Amino acid sequence: MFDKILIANRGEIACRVMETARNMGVKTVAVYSDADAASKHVSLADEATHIGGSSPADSYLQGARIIQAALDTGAKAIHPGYGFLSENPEFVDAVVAAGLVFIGPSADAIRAMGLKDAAKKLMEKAGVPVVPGYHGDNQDDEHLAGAADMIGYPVLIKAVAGGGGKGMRRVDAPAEFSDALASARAEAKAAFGNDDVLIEKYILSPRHIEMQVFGDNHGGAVHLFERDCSLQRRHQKVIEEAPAPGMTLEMRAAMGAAAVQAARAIGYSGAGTIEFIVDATDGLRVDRFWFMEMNTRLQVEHPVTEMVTGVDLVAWQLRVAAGEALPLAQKDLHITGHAFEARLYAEDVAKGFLPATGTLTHLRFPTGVRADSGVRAGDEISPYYDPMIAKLVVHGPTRDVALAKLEQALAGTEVAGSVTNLDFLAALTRQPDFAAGRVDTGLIERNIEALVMVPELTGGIKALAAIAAVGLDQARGWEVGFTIWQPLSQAVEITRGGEVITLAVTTITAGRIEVSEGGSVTTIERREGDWWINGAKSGAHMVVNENTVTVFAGRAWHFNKLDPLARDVGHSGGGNLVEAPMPGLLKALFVKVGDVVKAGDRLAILEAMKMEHALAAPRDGVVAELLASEGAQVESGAALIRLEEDEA
Ligand code: MV4
Repeated sequence: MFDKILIANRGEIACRVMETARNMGVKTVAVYSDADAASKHVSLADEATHIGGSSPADSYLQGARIIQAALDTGAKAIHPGYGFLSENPEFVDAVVAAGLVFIGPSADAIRAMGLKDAAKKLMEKAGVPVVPGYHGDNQDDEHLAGAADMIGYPVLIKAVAGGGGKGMRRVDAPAEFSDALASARAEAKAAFGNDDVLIEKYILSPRHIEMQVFGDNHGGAVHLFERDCSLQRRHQKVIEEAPAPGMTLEMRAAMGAAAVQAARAIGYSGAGTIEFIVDATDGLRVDRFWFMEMNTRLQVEHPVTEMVTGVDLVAWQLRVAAGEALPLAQKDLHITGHAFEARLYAEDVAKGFLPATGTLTHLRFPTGVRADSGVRAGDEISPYYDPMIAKLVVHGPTRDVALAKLEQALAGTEVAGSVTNLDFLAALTRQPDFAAGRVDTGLIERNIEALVMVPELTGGIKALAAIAAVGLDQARGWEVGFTIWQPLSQAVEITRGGEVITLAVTTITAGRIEVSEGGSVTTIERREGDWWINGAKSGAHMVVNENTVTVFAGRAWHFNKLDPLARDVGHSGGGNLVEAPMPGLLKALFVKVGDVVKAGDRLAILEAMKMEHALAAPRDGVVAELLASEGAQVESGAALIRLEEDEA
């Protein structure tokens, strides 16, 4: 075994590899970019080498620097993780040329699977089923149109160099073929510098079922069963599971045999995945699965396989790379129970799943879940890398039990400091088709409206947020029963999505507070560490961080505090003008031309530095002009609102 390895990656996968290496007595070297200097993967490693700037092109894609770091630190092998250089054959060649071991397949094996048409030809020759279609060299438009006619519509045009759905076009009728071909070619050319395509029979509502394979350097090859990755959104996997719902022993045997044949055909060594597309319109049938592509790396979703097989796939990678034979034979591999993985992302579901950034002021995972994460509370989700926060992995004796555990794991996961897709994931676990195991790649898109629906904000949640915003959640009097010295009633302003919520918080007795908004009153009580809302125990709790309040109550409700001091910032405009005190987003404008305002009235909200600032009227007056509109990005000092000249 190696005494020291370098991990050419970051985030959760770097941490995952280091954990196993440590268990095996193997020392680890981290590499890191500027942005990652204080990251979890650096702190977990025995040694760490800085390799460049924050952008991946300046660091994690700098093969020569990474190899030099391995040589300098005396690491004997390089684990590439996934992404970055993991499937780059030139990098593998350079690693080997430097006298180091690449923990993964040979450069030739990666090359053999790099182009779709060549891979399909190779697989066809090896007896692996491939989707009916044309993957030949003749790229004439007419010839391809003829091939499409032979295959029968609908067909799918795919870029041979493609991935992630790029350069892919579904064509339903011959009349649409030539336009679709032109646009697929243009997209492929731009994305991959290669505009060759292949034509396939289009499989309606397919399932994505992949087989985990493993090879060694002694001719050994096994599969570790399947994962179902059909739950995707725009080619991003969302929840994966093993085994696949509805899988039969016969189908598994056929897919497993095909996967092992595929691995053997290229002399595969290490962890790999054979992706199959499955037509499950009439259930899983042995003549309805086809090779799509091979991923020549460890995959993000490998934990579900680990959970059902009990195999540490990273340990196998290290052992195989060190020259050992596969630790187990096919007959010794078995599936126990069922596992799910949900990918927790910092992303704004309401804004079309826009990646989010921010400092994770609070991060907590419940017990009973394996949370593979590359971040800790206090760490930042930066714009440079994938915004994944964690992979939540659960295992249970049956699919139903595992799904219930996943739902609980999601409900118990707490993140503050960034919006996340937690509620979306939780909605998925309750989606009837998914819950019943009726999965296909179109499930999410078909149900997207219901899955992203946000339940209505209740008075109870707002009341808890208000209490936390003024620090009453921390008052010791709740616990010990003496009267808290607070003003009898205080006004609290919090905001949510740019909307201001004004509440009055009134301390009635120790342990009892009334919060009113308009005419409606919510009674909040503190009993033995629990928050009771209008006489009902809520299970909620709150996390406050400088400007934000998060109420966790089955789901996370995020609020911003309206900083009362920020009322002053609008005063700087020298009489007539209300100016932006800092660059930011003009989130809300509360006045229109002609409105009469009093000094201190809130006129607008500026969102800047992750905080909402109220801009107040500098004096009594009348609004003469709005100089910026809601939603505008404004510069520091920009005039936003002009008041009419003072009469006096
Ligand atoms: C297909 C297909 C239907 N028919 N091929 C999408 C990504 C690329 N790797 C292959 N993909 C597909 N290929 C044929 N002949 C439908 C998809 C597809 C898909 C496949 C797996 C998982 C999710 C998907 C979502 C949309 C389309």
